[in-house]
Amino acid sequence: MRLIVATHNINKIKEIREILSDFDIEISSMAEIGIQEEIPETGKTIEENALVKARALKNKTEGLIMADDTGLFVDYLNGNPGVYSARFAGENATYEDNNMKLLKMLEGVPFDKRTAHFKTVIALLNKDKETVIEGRLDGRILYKQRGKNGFGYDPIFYVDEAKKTLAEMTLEEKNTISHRARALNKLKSYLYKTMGD
Ligand code: ITT
Repeated sequence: MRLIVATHNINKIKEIREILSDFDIEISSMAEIGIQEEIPETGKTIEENALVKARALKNKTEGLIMADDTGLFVDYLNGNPGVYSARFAGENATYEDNNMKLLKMLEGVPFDKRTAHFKTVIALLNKDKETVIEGRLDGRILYKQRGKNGFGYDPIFYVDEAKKTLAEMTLEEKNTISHRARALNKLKSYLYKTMGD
């Protein structure tokens, strides 16, 4: 079975490959099947964007298609950056720009008020059937960046149980607890149950 992932984010692909490595499925990114186009994320929610990305590949390839849309929701900022996580500091913002903007907006905010969560929504398309699956990780926004692993907001996202940021974790550690891992584990159970339908 082949699963095409509607993403250009190589970090995501790396995490997805590792988490699904015990599953008998061949995973290809858009680039690997020769699709270079950017899919505009026009949805108002991450659920809508996951569906927009998956549907954009529908008539371009055979087999299962999945898209992952992820957002960071900060309680003190009423859920922002949320659906705007990728372009929080502007259209061409780097991960560093986004992290710096967020840290600035939380300047002076005490630790107990810095709660946040990541949410990943996976949209799976199997012929005409669309399935949406979620995963969530709770934590807090730290006062400064810590750690060199991962990507995006990982250096400022502190996980209480682990007493470290996602960027201080190895890929394997992040993949045991992350929002994406939680969604992908549900996806695995769903595929086991429905394979052969
Ligand atoms: P695709 O749409 O091509 O899949 P993207 O990087 O635009 O890739 P998203 O829209 O899903 O991905 O993610 C929005 C932003 O959220 C992304 O740019 C990162 O800054 C951040 N992000 C996503 N997953 C993350 C993770 O596991 N850890 C930290 N930050 C993450």
